Amino acid sequence: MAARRAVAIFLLTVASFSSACAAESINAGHLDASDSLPFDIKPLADFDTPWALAFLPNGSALITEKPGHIWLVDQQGHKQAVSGVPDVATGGQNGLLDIALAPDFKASKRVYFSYNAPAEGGSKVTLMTATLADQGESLALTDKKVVWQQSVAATGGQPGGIIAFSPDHRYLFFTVGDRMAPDSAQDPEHPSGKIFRLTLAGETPDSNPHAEQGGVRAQTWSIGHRTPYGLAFSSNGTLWETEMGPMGGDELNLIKADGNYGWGDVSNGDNYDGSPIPDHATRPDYDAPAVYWTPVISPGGIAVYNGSEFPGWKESLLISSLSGQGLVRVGIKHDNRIGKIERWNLNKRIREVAVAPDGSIWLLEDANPGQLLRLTPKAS
Ligand SMILES: [Ca+2]
Repeated sequence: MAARRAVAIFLLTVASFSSACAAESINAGHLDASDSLPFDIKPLADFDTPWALAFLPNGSALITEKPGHIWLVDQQGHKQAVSGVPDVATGGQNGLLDIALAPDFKASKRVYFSYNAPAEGGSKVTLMTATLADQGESLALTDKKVVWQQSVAATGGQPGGIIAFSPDHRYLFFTVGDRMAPDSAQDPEHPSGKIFRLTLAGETPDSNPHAEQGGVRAQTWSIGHRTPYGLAFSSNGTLWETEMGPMGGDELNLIKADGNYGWGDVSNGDNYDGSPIPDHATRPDYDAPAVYWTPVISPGGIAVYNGSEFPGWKESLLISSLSGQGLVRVGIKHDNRIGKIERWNLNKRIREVAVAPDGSIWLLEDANPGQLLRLTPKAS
């Protein structure tokens, strides 16, 4: 018995030692941005404050503009308007947000998109699905259905609104920011500062961590999020998320079921008025970021690279950077440990990054006009 207990204690020690190692966050904020770019950049088209991009199987892309427009753009940059976008509450960070194809898009022609819906008392972050109907001369969103909506309106920005489908195509994950109310992120009843896990129809899966509790708790996958603007699955099924910190403390998080990522109790940044916020290290019960950035880069979207054009970047996380004005690559090792981190200066606020079916990388600039850029390996 004594021997068995000793083994058990040894295993516990090993387990806690490895989790302590895993919790050690890397600060990439002091990494210099390089002006030496490994890619050529071709501007394809201009948009009004473009926000998100989703590729169709044929290599054309749907692009949202924050003021409430959707366009289809082809590889040559030709644009076609998509009608039927619902009324959007715009202002500050709020507006028309993310867009994604349904996993069965080829058959169903369904798309998902998110936006701030006008509501008494502000706006509600809303996830909608619709059919992308080709009406000959024009494209339209038809048969629209609300999949999820905040049950309370808020006036604040920081909406989040990012959509990701599980690799088995059975679930959708949807981020909602704290709407600039930090306490909401730790309130399990409040529909802000969370990542939700739903069926593709918006129902609560029985396998959610608190499915039996009903309401917001049942829909919740993880809590304690501030400004979650990036969400993507690696091909091994790992879910990665980026969020902006306050003054310092931007985060790349590995998202686990029932995780608590600490906002608004802890952050590796401080408040904008300079008053301190306790660091992640003060609360080991919360899930610390894998990587953080102090000073900040303002991460936008994440794309997992598995294209053919940049063969050295397999499984890398590409992260767009707004205040950092460029693109970040975070190498991921097979055991999800962080590998090489690189950062390139593009002198533009980059909102979105996506990988095209041909392996090129497409970026959206956060500006009006904001450019759509296509990146291919630098011609030698
Ligand atoms: Ca955090």
